[in-house]
Order: sequence, then C-alpha cells, then structure tokens
Amino acid sequence: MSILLSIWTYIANNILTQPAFMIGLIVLIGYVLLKKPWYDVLGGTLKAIIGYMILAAGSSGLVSNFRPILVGLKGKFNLDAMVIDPYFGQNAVTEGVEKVFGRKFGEVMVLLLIAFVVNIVLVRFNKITKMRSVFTTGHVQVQQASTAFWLILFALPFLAQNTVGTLVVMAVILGLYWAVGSNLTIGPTQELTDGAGFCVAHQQMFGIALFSWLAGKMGEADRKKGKESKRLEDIELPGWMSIFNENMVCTALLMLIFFGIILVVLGKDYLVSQKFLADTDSFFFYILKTCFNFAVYLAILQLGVRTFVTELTNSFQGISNRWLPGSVPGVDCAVTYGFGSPNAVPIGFLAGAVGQFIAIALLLVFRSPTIVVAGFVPVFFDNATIGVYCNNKGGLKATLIFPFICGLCQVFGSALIATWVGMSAYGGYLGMFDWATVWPIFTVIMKFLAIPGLIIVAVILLAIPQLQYRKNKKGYFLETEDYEAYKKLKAEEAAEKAQ
Ligand code: ASC
Repeated sequence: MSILLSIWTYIANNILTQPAFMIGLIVLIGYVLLKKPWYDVLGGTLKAIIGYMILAAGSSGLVSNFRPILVGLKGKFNLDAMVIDPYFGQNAVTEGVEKVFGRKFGEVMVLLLIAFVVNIVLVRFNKITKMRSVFTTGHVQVQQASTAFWLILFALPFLAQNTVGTLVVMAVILGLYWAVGSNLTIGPTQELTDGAGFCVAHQQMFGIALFSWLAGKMGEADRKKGKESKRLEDIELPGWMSIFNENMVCTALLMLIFFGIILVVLGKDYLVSQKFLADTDSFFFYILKTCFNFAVYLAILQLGVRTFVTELTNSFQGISNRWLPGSVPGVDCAVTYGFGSPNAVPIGFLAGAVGQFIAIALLLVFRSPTIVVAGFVPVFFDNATIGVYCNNKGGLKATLIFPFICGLCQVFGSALIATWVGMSAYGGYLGMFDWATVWPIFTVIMKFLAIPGLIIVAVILLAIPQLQYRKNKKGYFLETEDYEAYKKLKAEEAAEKAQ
C-alpha cells in the first residue's frame, strides 16, 4: 500500500499537477494511438512540453512583474488583509485545514485523483451525460481541490467522520464541476478559435459562459438598433491613435498610463525600501521597464500558445477516437490569448482592475470585517479571458463592461465567502470568478439544506449539459467532432429561420 501511495505521489507531483508534462503525456499518448511514426511522436511531445513551458514563463513573468504594485498598495496603505489569489488560497488551506477540521492536506491530492476519474468517466459516457471535455490543467486542479475540500467540509461537517465517504462525495461534486464547467466553454471557444478543438479548463468557466452569452445579447440588441458594436480587431483607429492597433504598443501604453501612475503614487523611496530598485537607479526608466515588461511577457505567452496548441488538438484526436469519442481537452485560459483580438487582453484586464479597485475601496468605506487585497492572477487572468470572449461576441463595449462587473464580483464574492467559512483568517482565498460566485452559491445550498442540498447541487450540475443538448440536439456533438459541418448546419438553420 505504501509503495502504491509513493508511486501515486510521484506521478501526481511530477506529471498530473505539472501541466507541461501532463500536456506532454496527453500528446504522447494521442500520437501513439494515432500510430504516428516515432519521430513525430517525439517531436510533437517535445513541442507540447516546451510550448507549455514558454506559456508558463510568460504567465509567471506577468505575476512577478506585478508584485511591486501589489506589495506597494498593501504595504504603503497598511492594508492587513486577505489576498485573493489561487496560491494564497492554497496556502490558507494548507495552514488551516488541520487546525479547523483536523484533516490532513494530503487528502486533497487523493480528492484530486478521484475527481479526475469522475470527470473522465462522465465524458466516457457522454451519450448519456452530454459532457464533452476533460480538465487537464493540473495546477489549477490542486488549487480547486483544496478550496472545495474546505468549502464542502464547512457546509457538511458531519462528513468529517468518514474519510473515504467524504472524499468520494466531494469528488463527485468537484468532478462534475470540472466536466460541466469546461463543457460550458466549448461553444464560445470553438466560435472564438474557429474550431481549434479545445475548451477552457480553468477558474472562470461559468463566467466565460455567462458573459459570452450576455455579450452576445448585447451585440444582438445593438444590431437591432442598427448600430454595430464593433470588435476591437475591426476598429480602425484614426490618425495617431492607429498605433493602438498594434498589440505590443497598445499593451505597453495602457500599462504605462495605468500602472505608471500607481508606481508614481507609491514613490521611489518606498519601492527602494522594498528593494524593488536601487537608490542609484533611475525611477523613470524603472517605471518604463516595469510597464513594458507586461508587453514582453504577453508576447512570450502567446508564442507558447502557438507552439503547443496544434500539437495538443491534433494528438487529442487519437484519444477521442479511441477512448473518449466526441471529446476535447480543457486547457489553461491563457491559451485563448492567442486567438481573437490580442488587444482584448489588456483592455479586459484594465476594466476588471478598475472593478476590483472600486470594490476594494467600497469594502474600506463600509468597514467590512474582511478587506481584500487584489492578487494578480484573478485580476489579470479572469478579466483578460472574459475580455477576449466578450470582444468576440459583443465588441468593445462588452469588453469594457463585463470584465468590470467580473472585477466587482471577484472582490465582493470572495470577501463574503472567505469570511463566512473562516478562510480569511488564514490570509487568502482563491478569488477567481467561479470561486467567488458559483461555489459560494453551492456552499450556501449545502450548508442550509445538508444532504438534500448536496443532491440539489449535483442535480443542477447534471442538468446543465442536458439543457445545452436539448437546445441544440442536431449540432451538439457535431460541434466537437466536425466543426466545419457544424458551421454549415448552423448557417442552414439561420437561413431557414430568416425565411
Ligand atoms: C491560475 C493559476 C495560475 C494562472 C495560470 C494562467 O489560476 O494558478 O498560475 O491562473 O494558469 O495561465
């Protein structure tokens, strides 16, 4: 038993929770199943692993580049508060779960394994379940398994008496969330990428579905009124403003205006005292460098996406043909930044940041018992992603409005749930959109209705893909199996409707 456990720990630590190797393994298996020659298998696997590592380099560069701003806002204004960020959330669970519930953090990894199996089984039987996607983003799964572990134990404390039973019950809910959430992103993602054959498996899946739908409605309403809500890629900026059409220039300038001002307010002395720059360095060029670095890391991230996405989606054919018919892989939200308008990324981010900062100011004004400090991951990755989808469906206006609303939800939702369940006392909460909205709702239902609540949550999750299927019976599986045929079908349906 202990040997099995060590093998599992080794695989979990080195592959399952390391998305680069997880994606590499999927590509390897996929190409082997497609009976590709060994050199194609090797080449594809390496490209997938390295491409993912490039993406991760870009994303961690963005996170560390933002640090002075967050440290500064927290330190200079003496905010002793809870940080909303997946890594802080995970730390809070690691520290608190034993003290609060008397449970070991190691159980979280077992929960992850069972929930992943639940996800795969649900997709295997997709003719019945209508769930078509497998979650592959391991580092996110660790963070979500940690938070779900805490929320469910809080809601159903009597589960704490039985280890195995608890984990199975939790895994069903979490595995359902992975399968249903990522499945919800298939439609908007296929539309955004013109059938690239993947969906999003991240922390704002319900958010993507909701805001894409709202942005679509907004676009439709505008069209009815005769004004087209233009997408960023279709807007030709006049005169000098045309420089904003170029993604790197746009990102660099927007960041310079927005974060340049914040850095100036924080002041050189403070940043020197925190060792972000030396006294002898030029403050002006430090600001330029910090703000331009955003453009640098975004470019790196997009290169990573381009390197591995085709390998992953091509090789996944092998897995879906043989084992999981009609399914697509769910991947990191940052993958979507390689599609649609690249300028939706900084614009969505800034709109979300404004929402978060306003919400935090309101918490301060109303003396909330929990003050939230913005973490980079939610403010950037949620809002930029929602921006990309909203631009695609509803144009610039949607790209400004919906990430802004998302920013408000992230702060208020996290403050409420983390205070209630006691995670704020441990300094962090996951903070991403689904975990500030959907999971708090699940927690309320389970806390107040106990076992019937648990069943209601499971039934809601099971029902969502069924409803999606009912609305689109002919096209539902075609959407993942043959996107060109799907588009044709939709065009025919639209023509029929117009007659
Ligand atoms: C997360 C998380 C990250 C980022 C990354 C975005 O939720 O934990 O490291 O988002 O996945 O690319």
